[in-house]
Amino acid sequence: MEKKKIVTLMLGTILLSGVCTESYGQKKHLKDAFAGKFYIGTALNQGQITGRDAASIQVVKEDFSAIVAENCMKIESIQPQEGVFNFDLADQFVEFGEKNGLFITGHTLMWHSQVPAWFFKDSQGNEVTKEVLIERMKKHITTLVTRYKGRVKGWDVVNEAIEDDGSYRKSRFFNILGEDFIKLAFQFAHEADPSAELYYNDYSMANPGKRKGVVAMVKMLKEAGLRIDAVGMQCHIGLDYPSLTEFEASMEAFAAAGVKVMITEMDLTVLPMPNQRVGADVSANFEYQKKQNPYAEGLPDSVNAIFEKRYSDFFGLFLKHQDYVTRVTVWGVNDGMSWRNGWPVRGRTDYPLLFDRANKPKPIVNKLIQQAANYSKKK
Ligand code: 9MR
Repeated sequence: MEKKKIVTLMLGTILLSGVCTESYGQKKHLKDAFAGKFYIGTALNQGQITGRDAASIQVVKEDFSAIVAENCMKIESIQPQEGVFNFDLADQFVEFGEKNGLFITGHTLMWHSQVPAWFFKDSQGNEVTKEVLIERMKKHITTLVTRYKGRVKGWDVVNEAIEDDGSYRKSRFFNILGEDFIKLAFQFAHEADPSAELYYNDYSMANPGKRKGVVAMVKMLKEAGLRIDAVGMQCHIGLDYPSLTEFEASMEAFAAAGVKVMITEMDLTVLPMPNQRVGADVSANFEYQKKQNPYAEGLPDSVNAIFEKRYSDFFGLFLKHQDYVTRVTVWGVNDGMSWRNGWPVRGRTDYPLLFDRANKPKPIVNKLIQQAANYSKKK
């Protein structure tokens, strides 16, 4: 009798522990944790769009609810020569998003970088007139936005047009057209797809000067009666910059200007920055030195702890302001594919994203999932 009881008890315990392991062991996913709060997105590169990188595609499907084109919708990719449009990758990108029920963002209609030289030159090789540049902008924006009308839900219309001190960047677009270039870009995009959301996107947004400039630009667009739905804060951050307080102040200032806020290109470098003032300026480039690549063999626990705290602190802000934060997007799926490994120093090993080089979720993923759950409970 006694023996029977013990056996039953043991069996029960084994069964129960089996059930528990199952439910506790079940993989939880970011997109479920943040559902109802904001989209959680990632940038897609060529390997993912073409289906070559099956392992990271699986992560996209399981963990993310939004995608953005890392490179395939930039001017040089879409219209490398005047009138020669190349939509191959962009088409596949949009199809992938639709097939998997993801919120699709197009990046980017007007950017001073990655623009082929023809855009600013006439047939004699001289600088184009205002009229010609406007016509080219209109054709480029209209062709691209019309092609994905109703399918791409939001566009980064203008990218990085404001300097850290709040003045306009003296890009070729600006030098020829002044701030009209920004107004026209938003106007053409809206005319091509009146239902699409339209965004302004930039880096170093915690900077008070840039904050002021962006707020003034949003007001300028609104006063001109143009549509702008959100400001995208790229969020290319480091272990000790920017300050959370300044970042939050910018979030608040943009929301107060009457737009939503999106975190559009988040990554967190663990490597030393030769110069923090470069923000995310793609043209910055510093010579490789071994001491600037300290974690080629792996990330020490002590640094990982700071990495986790920073991610968690920033997500704390996003959760706190979820009433106006509509999307948080990381700039790539796994560490191996991040632009950070090559910028602003080539050939380094960085660990800026949420999934490791083998597409395994880092411990921070579960912590963020838990953080989202706790936040709901508190509210
Ligand atoms: O991650 C992108 C990298 O693969 C490209 O070589 C680079 C130039 O097109 O652009 C990178 O993405 C940038 C984004 O388009 C705009 N903000 C800064 C990003 C990082 O440089």
